[in-house]
Amino acid sequence: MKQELVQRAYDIAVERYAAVGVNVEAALTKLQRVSLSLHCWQADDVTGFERADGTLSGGIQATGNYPGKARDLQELRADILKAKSLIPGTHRLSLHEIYGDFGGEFVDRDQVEPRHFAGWIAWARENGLKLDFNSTSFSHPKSGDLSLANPDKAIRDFWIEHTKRCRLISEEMGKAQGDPCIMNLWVHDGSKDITVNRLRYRQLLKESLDEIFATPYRHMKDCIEAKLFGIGLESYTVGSYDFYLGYGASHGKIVTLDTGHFHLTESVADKVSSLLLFTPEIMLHVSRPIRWDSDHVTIMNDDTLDLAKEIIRADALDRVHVGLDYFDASINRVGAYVIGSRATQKCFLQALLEPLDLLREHEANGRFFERLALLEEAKSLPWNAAWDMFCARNDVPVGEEFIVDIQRYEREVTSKRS
Ligand code: RNT
Ligand code: ZN
Repeated sequence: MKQELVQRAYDIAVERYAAVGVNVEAALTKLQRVSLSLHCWQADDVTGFERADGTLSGGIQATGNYPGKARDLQELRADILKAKSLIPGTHRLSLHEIYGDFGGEFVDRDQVEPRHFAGWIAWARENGLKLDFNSTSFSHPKSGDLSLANPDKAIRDFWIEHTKRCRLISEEMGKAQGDPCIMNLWVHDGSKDITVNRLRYRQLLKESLDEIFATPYRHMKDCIEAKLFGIGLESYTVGSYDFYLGYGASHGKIVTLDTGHFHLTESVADKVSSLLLFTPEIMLHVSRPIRWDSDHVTIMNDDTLDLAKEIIRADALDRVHVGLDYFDASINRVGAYVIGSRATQKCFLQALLEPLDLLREHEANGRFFERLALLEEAKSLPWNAAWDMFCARNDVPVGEEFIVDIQRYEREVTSKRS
């Protein structure tokens, strides 16, 4: 895109926004500080490097068989760097335990150590990325239907040990990067059919968490992710939202809001202002559920816009970590990263450009027609000119121009993978 065209549109947008009391430059400065935590698992359909024949279990599923998925650590890193080069701003990378650098050896989950991530830490530093982390309870012979909530003490202890080790790894990552590593804990524990001992498993999960969190750390932060149901685990989820909200509020832990983990008509955006009052921070897994927790590529839809707006309206950017979580195996996977990341950023930009002062004034004065009218008009203010400028300033393709970059990468790299 011609820089001159971007500039002209931007200048007009700045003037237009000034008329409703919005400073576009200030919005772009804030957007620059919104770091997304890119989920490493979009590149290979949540396979990881633990086993050659890794199949996905634990109530989640990546559908599609688009060619060219990353087959090893090198390919995964290359794909992530490619995606990163097309996303404006400075971002983070979220690793799952099964993406360790195991050097061809089998390292069981209760044996994993910080050294298995030393290579990642060095690579992340070289590439200006900070790391976040996730323990991995799924895709393992001991996963079953119950991990941290398993009545069998031996299995429970195995997963407790795993999760403790993951916290230590996170601590090392945080220390090395001089910025806290955010560690997400999600376990799939649940049941396909009617469960008559719901309290018992929740009690066990609570006890396991208490044991896991017993060691305090300074360079990592814990998040606990709730869910509505998993595939094959439809009737009961031990780690429901009520469970983790209660745990998070009473233990000062961050609750992860995955936008695919609620009833489809439930507003995730509306949870922000309540969570902020009772838990230290918020972790997001921005996704797109279609009929169920389908983990479709995030797009700029009302759900994501509402979520971003609630965060900005609560002036909570500093207390919210924006992670992505989707895995679509049916389209170009690198392209999927770029679409979802840019869509999330576009939502935050629109949120930052809301004429909030004026809207709040209308609201305070009971002028509800004026509030609604301005909200409607704000939807078509020229935010896209600010977005184009943001991309240009960050040296990434403007608008649809990134499509050819993805096509070229596919031609030259991913299509050659068998
Ligand atoms: C599953 C959760 C969880 C996973 C990742 C791979 O429903 O959303 O966050 O998607 O850990
Ligand atoms: Zn998630």
